[in-house]
Amino acid sequence: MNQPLRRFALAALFAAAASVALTCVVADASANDTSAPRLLVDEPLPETLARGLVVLRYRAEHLQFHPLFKPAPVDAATPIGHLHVTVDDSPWHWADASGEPLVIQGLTAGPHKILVELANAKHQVIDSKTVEVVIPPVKTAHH
Ligand SMILES: [Cu+2]
Repeated sequence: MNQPLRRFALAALFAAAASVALTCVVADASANDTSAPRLLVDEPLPETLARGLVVLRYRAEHLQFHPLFKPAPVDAATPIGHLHVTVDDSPWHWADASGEPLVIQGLTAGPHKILVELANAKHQVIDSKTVEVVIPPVKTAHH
C-alpha cells in the first residue's frame, strides 16, 4: 500500500470507529431514559377567564417543540413535536409549536372543551389533556 492510500485507509478506519462510538453513546442514553414525552397543561388563567378569554400555559417533558415547516434536526437528542388543539370536538384542529400560551378568544358563554394533544414529528398523538372551561356571560374580551 502506498503512503497516501495507507493514510486514507487509516482515516477511514478512525472515522468508522468514531461513528460506532457515537452510536453506542446515543444508544446508551436512550436505554437509560425510560421517560416518554409528556404534556402538561395548566388550568386556564382565572383572571382572563373571568373576562371570557382562555389562556392556557403548557409545556412538555422529554420533547422539544419544533416548527412544523422547518426541517427536523438530524441529530436531535430530544424528540421533536408540536401540539394539536381542538375546541368543542371540532372535526378540525390547529397546530402550535411556539411554546407560548394558547390564547382562545370569542368562545360563547357557557361550557367548552379544549383538547390539547402532543404530537410527534409524524403527527402521531403521544399524550393529551382535556381542559374544560366555563365562559362567563360577560362583554367582549380583548387581548
Ligand atoms: Cu401534527
